Amino acid sequence: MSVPAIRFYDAEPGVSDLRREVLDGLTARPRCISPKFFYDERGSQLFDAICDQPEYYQTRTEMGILRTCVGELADRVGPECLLVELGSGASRKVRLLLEQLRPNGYVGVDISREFLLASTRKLAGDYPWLEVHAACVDFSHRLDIPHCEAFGHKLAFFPGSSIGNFEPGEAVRLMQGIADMVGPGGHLLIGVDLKKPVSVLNAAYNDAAGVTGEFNRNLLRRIDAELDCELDPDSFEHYAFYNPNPGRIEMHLVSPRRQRLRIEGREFEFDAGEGIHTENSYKYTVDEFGALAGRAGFRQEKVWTDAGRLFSVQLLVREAG
Ligand code: AVJ
Repeated sequence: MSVPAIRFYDAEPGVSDLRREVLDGLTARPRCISPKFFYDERGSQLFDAICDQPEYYQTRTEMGILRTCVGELADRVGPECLLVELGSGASRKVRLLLEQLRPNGYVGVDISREFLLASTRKLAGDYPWLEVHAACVDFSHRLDIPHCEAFGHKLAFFPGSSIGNFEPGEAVRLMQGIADMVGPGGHLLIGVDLKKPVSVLNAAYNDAAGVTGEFNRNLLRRIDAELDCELDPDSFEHYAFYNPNPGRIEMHLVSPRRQRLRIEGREFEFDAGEGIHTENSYKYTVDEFGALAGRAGFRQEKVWTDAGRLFSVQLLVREAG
């Protein structure tokens, strides 16, 4: 059997990026490490497992919305676009769009190289009429995606409420980059998790099976594997809660006792109860997100939600000029 051809653009962040950001983040107060480092191969698998947990309503809710909105989406966007998916992961969600949307080209963009290659190759095999590209890029730094110019209409697809990982000001900057990429009249289809009762939010980030805790601790496992370390990932506890004033879930890794880590020849002391901030996941109302998108030059053309208003899928259009 022939291996389907994909075009691959490789700008994978090197181990030096991990080393520098981890050392800087552990020196800073409060201590923090960017959630983008969750996604090594095991981290991407654990995230996929989170999506199947009963408490994690986001993935199945978003997929349900995508199934019902795809017809109208296709009418609004039209055929033969270039579809650029940011954080494509396992490329599960885009499969819900392809048959009806009928884009000419697809670019999967992700920070996790092997995962990206495997899933885009599989996609190319399943959709032989689609020109498939893969770009391993840290799009939180720079959104340089090749092969974009040859296509007409562009639709960026940023599902999963990954936009929630960014501080609101950074989210605006990222969406400005997307606005430049899609050009005037171009579209962004974005999944945005909505504000809702705290009990529902807290349960989603504290699943009973403990997968989210494992995902959180995998950050330390990865650091332990890729950098020169003396640290025990299991000596940190998963702590996640909704903080209503900024309107975000926060995830931390907390040391239950006094301990010292050694990373790349540097020492880091933790007292009992001290920790590392590993993720923010902002939740928005539909109007709050509309204002944010407006600052990036996008207008909300259409917003779809589920009946319970847990999650939204928003079609944004870049205003001309
Ligand atoms: C991929 C950023 C959308 O914030 O819900 C899931 C990541 N972290 N459980 C989220 C995540 C813990 C997820 N995003």
